[in-house]
Amino acid sequence: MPKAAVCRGLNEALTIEDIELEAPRAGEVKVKMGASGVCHSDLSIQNGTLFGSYPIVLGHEGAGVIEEVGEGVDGLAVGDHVVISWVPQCGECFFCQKGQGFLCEAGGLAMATGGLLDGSTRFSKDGAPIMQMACSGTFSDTAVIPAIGAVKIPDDIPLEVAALVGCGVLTGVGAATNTASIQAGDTVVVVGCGGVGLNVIQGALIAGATRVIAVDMLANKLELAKQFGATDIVDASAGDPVAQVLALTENRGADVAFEVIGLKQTIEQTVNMTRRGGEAVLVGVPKMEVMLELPAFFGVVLMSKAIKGCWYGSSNVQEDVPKLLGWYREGKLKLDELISRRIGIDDVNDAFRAMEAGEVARTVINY
Ligand code: PAD
Ligand code: ZN
Repeated sequence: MPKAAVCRGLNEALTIEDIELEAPRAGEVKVKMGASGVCHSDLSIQNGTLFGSYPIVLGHEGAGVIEEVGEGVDGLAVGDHVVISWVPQCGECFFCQKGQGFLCEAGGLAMATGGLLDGSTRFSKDGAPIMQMACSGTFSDTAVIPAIGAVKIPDDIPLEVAALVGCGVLTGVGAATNTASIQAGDTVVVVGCGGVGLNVIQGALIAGATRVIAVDMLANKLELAKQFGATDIVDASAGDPVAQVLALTENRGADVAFEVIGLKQTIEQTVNMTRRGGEAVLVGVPKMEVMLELPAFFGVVLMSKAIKGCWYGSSNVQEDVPKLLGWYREGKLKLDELISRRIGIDDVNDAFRAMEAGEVARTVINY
């Protein structure tokens, strides 16, 4: 019987419960979770920024070991170590065929229902279904997920590091290396230096940026940003961050600017920090009702700016997970350093509090 953190309603604290888990159906696998990161998107389902069907097992940044394999699953076996992809990628739909697995139709549909690919969930309690966030539910010590949402990894990669790859690293590094078109020598701005933003910084350096300006409101986050390679820092609490970035860039703005928070104000600031002919990449997830206000002519058309959304770091997980782990082994990507705190599942509510207070890059739940 799995032990899981369940969100039973909007703005309700997660409850730690023993729940039931059905065996994997055809095309599914059961994963004994090794670790799960706590991402801002988990909190966003609890507080209604993102749509959620309650009750739900949150958690979408996980890695573990396959314990059982359903019928018709190829290429995965009991004992395999896997990273969980919160966008299962079928490889066959219109988007997967175009090399845009992060937009997979099967994965997208499942996300909207809060269930697995057929819309139903394998978690329940006393006969009542409990949904699973983004085909995952990594705040449970065991989960059944679609086999196409499991990416096999080498056994010697620590599972807590692999877990972080499943969301924050794929998203952040991918935003810089896949979504954006950073050129060697570029100046990049990263607005928001949390678990995802720190990975954008790392990705921007790998993509060839020579100057990375980190923007945050908290001194500890700006310090972390430096440790992850930022060359300049801007304290947004100390005055208009747009003016500060312009002052650092001969009044031009950055070649590429990333927003990694999800607020109307910071999204607009990020576009205004982008130079003429540059690119603004929006990663942070805003509340669904947020509308942007930008000067359409002077701010976008005349400035020839590109504004690009970024979902899951534009990742094709079967290719990108091994690539990122390779960079980790080569020492090009810092992953251990992302972990600020290690906790058991019982302390997950405190991990949400610590994230909101800006105390951590990432908290990792170890099972
Ligand atoms: P986090 O809470 O760890 O980091 C957010 C950071 O923003 C913190 O360091 C804050 O101090 C900083 N911040 C907050 N307000 C301001 C402000 N006004 N000015 C400057 N800095 C500020 O979150 P995270 O890194 O886990 O996630 C960041 C966002 O990315 C969040 O919206 C999450 O839902 C989203 C996300 N998007 C995807 C995707 O596919 N697009 C994937 C994963 C996460
Ligand atoms: Zn996430």
